[in-house]
Amino acid sequence: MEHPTCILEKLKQFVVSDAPPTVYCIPDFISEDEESYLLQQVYRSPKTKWTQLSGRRLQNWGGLPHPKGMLAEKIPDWLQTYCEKISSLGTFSGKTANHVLVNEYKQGEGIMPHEDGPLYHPTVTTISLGSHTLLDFYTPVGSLEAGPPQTEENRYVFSLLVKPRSLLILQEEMYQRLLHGIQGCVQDTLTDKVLNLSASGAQAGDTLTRGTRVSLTIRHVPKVMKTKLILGRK
Ligand SMILES: O=C(O)CCC(=O)C(=O)O
Repeated sequence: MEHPTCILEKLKQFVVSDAPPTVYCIPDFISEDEESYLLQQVYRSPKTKWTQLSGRRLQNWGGLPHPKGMLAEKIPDWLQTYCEKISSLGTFSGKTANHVLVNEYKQGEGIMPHEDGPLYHPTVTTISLGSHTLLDFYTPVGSLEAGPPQTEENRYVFSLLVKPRSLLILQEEMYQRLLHGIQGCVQDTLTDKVLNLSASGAQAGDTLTRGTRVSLTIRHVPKVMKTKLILGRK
């Protein structure tokens, strides 16, 4: 399926203009019915599909990205629909997303600051289900001039309020340079370090209680092996 090679003009209204290039926060990308359906599908998946990590559990769909190429696996229809819908916005330079990570964060859980790295096309798109979260951004270690010690606190730059049913798209500097992570906490008190406050209908000082959040991280892995090499015995 052909897709536009750059992000559609109509999405420009969702750029968070105070953030480095480029982040799009698109509210209500899916309906409440779609959210319930997707959650149902996530929790209907076989138990063996879950990998428990410290602070979250995840499902991997599409194959395991690898420097030598991902051995592609069919993505189920309930996720493929969204891979195509998001790709049709021009998010992956004309390619179709072929990898989905489903993360589940219970109240108080999070993910350490990290970068998504070179195995993916440099765009990450995320649909959020069930709860809001705050996604925090950090400068990489070694990027600051001489100064205070490079603790996580000192490298923190800003946050985005990520609402349920929204689509978040990170590209360019937001993908390539900054690290992102989620603090494991139960409540978020919003500050003016949350750059998309007004577009989210929120105010500094608001306190939001987290619930269980499921995120669908939808990406394109350019390097793929189509078939498994079967080395039989002679
Ligand atoms: O849950 C999220 O929104 C972030 C997930 C993430 O950063 C990742 O899976 O690498």
